[in-house]
Amino acid sequence: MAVTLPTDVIDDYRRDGAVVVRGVFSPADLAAAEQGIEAVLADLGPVAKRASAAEDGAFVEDFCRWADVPAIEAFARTSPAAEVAGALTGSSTVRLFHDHVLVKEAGTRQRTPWHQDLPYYNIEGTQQTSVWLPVDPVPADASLQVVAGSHRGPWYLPRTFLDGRAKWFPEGTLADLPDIEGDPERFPVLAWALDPGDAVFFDMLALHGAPGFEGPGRRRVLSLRFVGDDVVHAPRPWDTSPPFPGLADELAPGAPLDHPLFPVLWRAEPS
Ligand SMILES: O=C(O)CCC(=O)C(=O)O
Repeated sequence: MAVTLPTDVIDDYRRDGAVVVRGVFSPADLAAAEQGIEAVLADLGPVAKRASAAEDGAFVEDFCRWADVPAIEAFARTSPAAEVAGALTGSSTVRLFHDHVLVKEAGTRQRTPWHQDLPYYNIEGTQQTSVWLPVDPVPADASLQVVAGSHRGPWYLPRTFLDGRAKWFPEGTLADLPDIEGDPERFPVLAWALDPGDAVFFDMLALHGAPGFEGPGRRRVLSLRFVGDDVVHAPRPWDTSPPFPGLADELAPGAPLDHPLFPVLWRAEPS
């Protein structure tokens, strides 16, 4: 597998912190992603959650299932996603940090609130990225939204999606989110219509969210989170989302993520 990304895709990613990548995933990659999503939905794991109020449709999320859902592991290991992550981040090694399934059924009014992923995590570093790969067509007005340039920071306070609680960094220790929709010049929002096979790659510090999903059909997404050379362990005194129980006893603060939980998916060819 060797993917050559046009240089403007890499330049756009580095400038904006997000980019759409079209035409690199095969029907077999998509079939593995879809099979993985359906296996997860049929048997939700211990940290799965319903991220919408009952009256607002169904937004279901699950995390960290690759080790028990073979189709997710197959997608992670055999699709070009990790190689694309290496090209975008300039990392010589790409590890899987975790998988994340995000499904909105038709009629889901619940918006995914604006947030950054990195403040929920137990890692720090810039050579990281996530792929957001829908296996259903998603129109632009229901697609992932990313604030261009927000990957340069600052970090904003992570809150629970449904009731806005500060469960991670304590209240007041990070800035609260700005009014993104209220200042479109300062916070330009990117969003793309996606067909199956298209994917958005976005930096874990990029501010992002997503509208509800009216339908027709479903909005089933497999997302993989990738970490590269400069990413290190940053254990927190709270349960991160997702949690990695016991990891703090095995990996020192500041250590690279060299651990079986985070398998190497791709390495650059020696030059
Ligand atoms: O799929 C969504 O609704 C939002 C995606 C998201 O927040 C994420 O992938 O981190």
